[in-house]
Amino acid sequence: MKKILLCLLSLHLITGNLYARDNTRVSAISDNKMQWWRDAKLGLFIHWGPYCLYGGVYNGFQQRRGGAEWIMNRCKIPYREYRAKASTFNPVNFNAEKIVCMAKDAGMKYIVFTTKHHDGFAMFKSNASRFNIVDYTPFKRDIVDELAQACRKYDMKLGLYYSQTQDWCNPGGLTIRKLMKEGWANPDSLEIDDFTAKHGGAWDAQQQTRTFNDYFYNIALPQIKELLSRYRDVAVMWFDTPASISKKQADDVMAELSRYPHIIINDRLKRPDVYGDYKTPEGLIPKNKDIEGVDWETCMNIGSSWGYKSWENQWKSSLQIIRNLITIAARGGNYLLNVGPDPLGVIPEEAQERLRDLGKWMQSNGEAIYGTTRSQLTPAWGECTRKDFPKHTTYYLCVFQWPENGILPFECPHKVKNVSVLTTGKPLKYTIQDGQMRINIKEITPDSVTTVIKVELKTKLAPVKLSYNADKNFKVTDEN
Ligand code: FHN
Repeated sequence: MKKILLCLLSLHLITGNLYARDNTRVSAISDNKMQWWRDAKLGLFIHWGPYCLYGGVYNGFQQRRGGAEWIMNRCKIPYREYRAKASTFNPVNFNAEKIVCMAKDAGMKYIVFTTKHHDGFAMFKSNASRFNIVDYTPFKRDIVDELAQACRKYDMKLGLYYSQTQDWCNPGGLTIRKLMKEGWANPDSLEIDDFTAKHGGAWDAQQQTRTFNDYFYNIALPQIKELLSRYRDVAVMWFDTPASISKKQADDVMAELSRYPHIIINDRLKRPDVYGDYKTPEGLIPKNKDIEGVDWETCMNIGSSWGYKSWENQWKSSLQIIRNLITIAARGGNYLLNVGPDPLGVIPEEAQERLRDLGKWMQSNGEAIYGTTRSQLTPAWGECTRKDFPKHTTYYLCVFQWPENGILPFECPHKVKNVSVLTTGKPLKYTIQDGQMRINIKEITPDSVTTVIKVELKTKLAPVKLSYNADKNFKVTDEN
């Protein structure tokens, strides 16, 4: 009896937490559940579904606006046509272990996978909708299950993305109309535009044969329950486009989640009522002043689209990706870097190459990233992360711009124990006067990506306080 009461009390504390955050507290419970995530710093986002079969091309026209995962909406592909295409999805080269190992080698500590994106196709066996990889395609394998198993095997945390409101192929789901004037291949564009304007964004009458409430209680909530109960060890639930969901519907999801108090959720289930555990700036690195004291994660494409785009030509450089990660860590955030596997289930070679470069740098410099906190310092020559050890604090100076005179200035009003190059341990000479350090790096050959100088202090600094700023939200690009 005592056990049950304790259990109920902790559930109450946890669910209470998620709803009733104030500006000052991050409770011990929340700290506990967030710790692995805060330390992780780097994760792999995977956008994958039958939209990859189009690769951003419809009837010979390149989809020139929006992510390739939006092709059904942007090109107003009819309901039956899209479903017929999805029924041919057969990614025979998909290998969950290979993908998990690729992420691990890149230095990533968690994966967030699109179990169902806005097109409504479930990448797992679902009893709520036949429109899923097992029941609807010749492939018949449960991709979420295979990923979950591989994550368990290789000690990778698994996060599940689920589009709870938008759903274009399960009738009643939200259909947010998006236009694409550039090279739109659909000859009936004017007629369809007229239809969408009158039908709440839907472009096919089939999408409106049920109400949103029907969709929510017959598809979304049951599928969320399936995901939570079936795949064990789910570490993160990543919701998206919070528009339209009612308070009652969100409450029902939260009630379900309260059975899994260790699960971290993002801030996109329902705004403004459900704050979630962390903020989600998209495709951008926020300024220090915008993320003071909060947990946050930047999700960003490795190219220009979340879903696979066969004609991708805007790959970010490895240098850019690594420096993004450093900048994000220096400001206290996580980096969720996105890739989009192709129709056969393979991550494009260009993306793989960048993941390898990232892994190589992390292999020798990861100490400056994992387990660090925001430094609240903004040096002119680069970025600085900070780590608190039991008895002292260390700063990691990540030098983007090598000083021409070989002297690195660093404002440091603390007593210093040691200064060295992170990768080699080579000690460096320095002077310190009136809180201004001058580190001599003349003899160092700079790393082609970023050299890290480790400054160990004699003492431990006061911890950086995290509060919860419920008012601060970052725009969800496709919310409206
Ligand atoms: O519409 C989606 C988009 O396709 C992608 O999934 C991103 C990832 O953050 N979320 C939405 C846009 O904010």
